[in-house]
Amino acid sequence: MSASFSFTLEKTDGGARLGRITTAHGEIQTPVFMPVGTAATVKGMHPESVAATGAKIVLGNTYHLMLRPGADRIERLGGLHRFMNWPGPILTDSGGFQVMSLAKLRKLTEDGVTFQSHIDGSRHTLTPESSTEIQRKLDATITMAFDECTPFPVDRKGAAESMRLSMRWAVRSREAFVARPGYGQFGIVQGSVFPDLRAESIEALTKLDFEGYAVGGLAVGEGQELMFKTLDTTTPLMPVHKPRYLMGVGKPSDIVGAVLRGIDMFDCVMPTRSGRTAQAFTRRGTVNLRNARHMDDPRPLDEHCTCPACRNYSRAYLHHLVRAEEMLGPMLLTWHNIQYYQDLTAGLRDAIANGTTQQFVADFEAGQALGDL
Ligand code: PRF
Ligand code: ZN
Repeated sequence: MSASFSFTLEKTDGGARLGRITTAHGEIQTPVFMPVGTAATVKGMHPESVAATGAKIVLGNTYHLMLRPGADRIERLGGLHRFMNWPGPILTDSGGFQVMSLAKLRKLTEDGVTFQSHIDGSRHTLTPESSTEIQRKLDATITMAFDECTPFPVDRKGAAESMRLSMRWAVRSREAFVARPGYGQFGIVQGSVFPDLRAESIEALTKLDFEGYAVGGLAVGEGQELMFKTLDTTTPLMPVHKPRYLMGVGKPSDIVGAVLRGIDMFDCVMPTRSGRTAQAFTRRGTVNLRNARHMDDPRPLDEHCTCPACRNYSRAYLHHLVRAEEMLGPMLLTWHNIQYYQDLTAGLRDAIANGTTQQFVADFEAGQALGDL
């Protein structure tokens, strides 16, 4: 019998929260960063390596997996955990956000969204019911409600209409969700940058008693200042004893700032995507390994990092791999970036536990400001 899905708030330090999520596939300490495994793989990394960085949960995408290889096939093959050899928790996004950013000829109605695949042009529909059913077939530990990510900028009226559609979809998503021990479903707060719309959205969602709540519709071009300002008026209204997930965020400084504002969970393609374009995150800001200044540099990428790229290789070698377009280059840099994000969130957890969050943030900012030397 798997344990039931639960969230324990263990400690707070100012607005920052230390927590633990218990699931059918294992425990997750929060704040947590979830590497993105869109197509049933964290691009360029073995699952064993992802786990070696300290990552406990990865993200998968309904949109990509329904198109290729198909949800029924993954179900027949024993679910996404077995298919991708990731026995730990998996959160799947519900698909609407990816349809709007990737698919062709999209049509949004009250029922859902119809679209053409970006892979072969085939026609598909996603609704709250079908998205929830697909996520069940994938065997997602955490299922996301089907929503519309309101584009930015948007006027009040447009934001209200979009948010209310997402709230009607949240009701249908909740009704379609098949509860199982150790599995959960998260609702997604929308309302763009309007505090009263965010409040209305939280009120609608909390009535449905989800196992967790995400903040959607941010990191869509509004900028860090307005994102933080929106969080300042949003997280205080969210349930205290449920996990809070800021979707698609972000840069290291976004994560630190959002943790200070009471967010527990994050996902972003930044560490994996940047790794593939030779950009590395370090304690002294970002470093581009393609730059000629690394050509003769025998030092590690980040002397404080324990990943293989930093333990076993020089900047000169990483630069060489990038210039020669060798696949080990993106692989090592992806590993490093995932390690950096895991170390950042582990550092935040330790700081919250010790009541030293302010000092941690000051040190983080000083390191980033110093720049790569
Ligand atoms: N909704 C969903 N997925 C998302 C978002 C959203 O608003 C965002 C916004 N940053 C990223 N991913 N379902
Ligand atoms: Zn490293």
